[in-house]
Amino acid sequence: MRSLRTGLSLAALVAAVAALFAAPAAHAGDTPLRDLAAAKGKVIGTAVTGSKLTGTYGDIAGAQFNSLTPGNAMKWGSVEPTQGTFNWAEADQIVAFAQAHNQQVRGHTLVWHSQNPSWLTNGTWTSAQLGSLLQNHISTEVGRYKGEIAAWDVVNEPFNEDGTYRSTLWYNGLGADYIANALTWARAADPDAKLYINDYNVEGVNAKSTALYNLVKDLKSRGVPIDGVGLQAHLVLGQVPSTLQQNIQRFADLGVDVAITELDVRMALPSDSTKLAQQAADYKSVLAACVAVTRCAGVTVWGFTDSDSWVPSTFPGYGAATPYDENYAPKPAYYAIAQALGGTQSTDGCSATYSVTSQWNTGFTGQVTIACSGTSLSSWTASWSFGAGQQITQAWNATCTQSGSAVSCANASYNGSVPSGGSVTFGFNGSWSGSNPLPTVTLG
Ligand code: 9MR
Repeated sequence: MRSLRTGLSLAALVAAVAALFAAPAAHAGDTPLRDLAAAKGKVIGTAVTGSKLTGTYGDIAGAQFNSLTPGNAMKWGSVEPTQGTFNWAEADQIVAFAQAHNQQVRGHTLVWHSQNPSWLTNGTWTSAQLGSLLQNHISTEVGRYKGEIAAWDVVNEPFNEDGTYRSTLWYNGLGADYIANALTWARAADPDAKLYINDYNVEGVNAKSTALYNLVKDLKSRGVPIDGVGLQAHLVLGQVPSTLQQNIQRFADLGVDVAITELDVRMALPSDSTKLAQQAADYKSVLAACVAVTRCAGVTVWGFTDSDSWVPSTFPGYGAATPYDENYAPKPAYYAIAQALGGTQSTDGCSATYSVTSQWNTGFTGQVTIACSGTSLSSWTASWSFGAGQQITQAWNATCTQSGSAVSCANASYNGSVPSGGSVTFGFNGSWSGSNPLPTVTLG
């Protein structure tokens, strides 16, 4: 017993030292997103690729998120490439990783028009055959992971933009009730998994989300098992729908959960500090909308690093859509997520430099430059104490308040974000008499 305990503490020490060197320096001092989310009763998830779950990618996926969604591994084309021949390797691996890291798994996805095996899409099936193929698929896959999946995206992308049903293998072969049947079969295979319908461009109130709303309402009135709706949220920089929270709330009011299931915010490349700041604001408003509605279960990002994102290959010239860059450095969006989840950011790695740029008989102009290296800020406050009765009379590029000798300056709406390797400057005029010593600025 004694030697076991010694062995364990040594192992823990070795692990801690290893983690110290392995963890990206940029968020050494920050509370992991998963702890912030858990404190708010929310899920913060990421889509993952199984083969990448080692090294830094695995460290971040395990440390920062409390939910994983296989990006591709559970799709029909992945799990049954040849009829009757199954390949569960990557899906199993992701589930095992999640269990080892005390994470939920979001199953994605059972019924979709895309990424189906060619034997299925090229086959000729009667409606009855198609129905039993689908029922079998759902029973087999959901049954395999029974008790291990928190939520299933049972049906993916059933609607057109105008709110009519998308013409797919399923709709054309089985009619609209393929949705109700799929949900019913999934419930039978795992009564404990939350069952979702998931779609894109349904984040705001619009024709498509209203069709989804009406479908959910109808399913509920018919007693069909439906627990939630997934709003994918593949967004474009600066275009978070203004009705996002209202839309989440209207689904919640129907009696279903809501999850943001595939969040990313793409921008025209190359990225720059202005775009990254806008992206941080976009991430923050999506997270804030979910935090504001009790029945919003949480937010999953569709890949946490720009090195593992679907965007560049699908939208040439666009990218940088995730919260970490290709080298696993957290971007302003990362800190924005943390802040929306109630975290306070670490200012380690950022400095504030105060200088007097001009001075005359009773007045002076001062400026403060905030610069970050290896870390970034999504908002800031610079504060100091004037030692000789100086008084701020006017400030720009920040909102400054002074009470006695204590000065506190908060970022303007447009310069809260300070990326790693970047800086922002604000200025002010003040009065002085006698002497005008330089104060020490504290960053918060
Ligand atoms: O991230 C997935 C990417 O690797 C695949 O090539 C792509 C194929 O359509 O699917 C991506 O994931 C999609 C998800 O399953 C459903 N919503 C849209 C996602 C982005 O295309």
